[in-house]
Amino acid sequence: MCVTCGCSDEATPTLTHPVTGKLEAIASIHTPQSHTHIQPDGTILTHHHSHDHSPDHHPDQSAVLHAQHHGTTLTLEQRLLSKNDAIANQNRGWLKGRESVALNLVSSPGAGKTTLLVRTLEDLQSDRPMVVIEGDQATSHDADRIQATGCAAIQVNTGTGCHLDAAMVEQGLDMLHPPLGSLVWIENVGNLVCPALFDLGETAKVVILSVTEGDDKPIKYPHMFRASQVMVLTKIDLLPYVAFDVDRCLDYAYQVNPNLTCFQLSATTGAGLEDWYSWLRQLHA
Ligand SMILES: Nc1nc2c(ncn2[C@@H]2O[C@H](COP(=O)(O)OP(=O)(O)OP(=O)(O)O)[C@@H](O)[C@H]2O)c(=O)[nH]1
Ligand SMILES: [Zn+2]
Ligand SMILES: [Zn+2]
Ligand SMILES: [Zn+2]
Repeated sequence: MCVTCGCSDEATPTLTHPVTGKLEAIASIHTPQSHTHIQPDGTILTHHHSHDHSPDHHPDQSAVLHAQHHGTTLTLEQRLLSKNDAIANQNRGWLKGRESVALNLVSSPGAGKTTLLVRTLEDLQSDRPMVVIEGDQATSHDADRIQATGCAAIQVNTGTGCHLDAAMVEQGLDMLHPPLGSLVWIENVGNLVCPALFDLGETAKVVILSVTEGDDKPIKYPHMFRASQVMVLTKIDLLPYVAFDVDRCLDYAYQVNPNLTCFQLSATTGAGLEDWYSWLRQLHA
């Protein structure tokens, strides 16, 4: 499976416990159904996985894309994605039962996901319960930044993997136990390609694009902008210093996805945050 990006069985994703800081090996959809891990402290952990679903006879477009992107076979990708979708649907039901919503933040590395999240948590945490699942290949830097706001967060490290999957989020939710009526934030691994294909059970994908990346990104990476319900154009405080045409960027974005809801803001200066906050406040399960 995902041989090119390394999302293979050897990727061994881990999860850092929010309170103890202890590292735990976790399952991903890439892991076989019943699987044994040896933890850093020598403990042997065997966990179950939900049953596999056989692939459709008609390959869905995301399986084709994922296989093309990674140069892998379609059958494997179909099986992988249908297994992911089944767990994602479980997550969605689980969240609904808890009257909670989840947002999946996606972007290229360094676009400003964590900065916007920290600022949003500081300003809105008193409105409703919020928890965060942080995804990065390595380090718990981002979860540390989130926890500094007083918000509960867990860090998933995907190792060589380039995206979160639904099984990782399932375990993150299990560990965080978000209270009734929560807003669950999922910060995906910085990558404008593969996270587009993986449903995590979120209410919406929010793609963050910063003005330092170029105004043509929506048509260069159309799958991500098509898979998202919301686009946040961030770092607008830097517009005077870069060649970035906001109108052209929005044109491209609407070409790819006419239904996108777009915000323009700076997490640093706070410009434009009120519209973003209004949208967040009306989000309900
Ligand atoms: N000027 C400016 N800088 C920003 C803004 N938002 C984020 N940054 C800077 O952009 C850099 C990357 O920000 P992060 O929030 O770590 O980006 P990220 O998307 O979480 O990065 P990864 O998790 O590594 O993908 C940092 O140096 C931030 O200070 C903004 O609105 N304006
Ligand atoms: Zn990949
Ligand atoms: Zn993968
Ligand atoms: Zn981050």
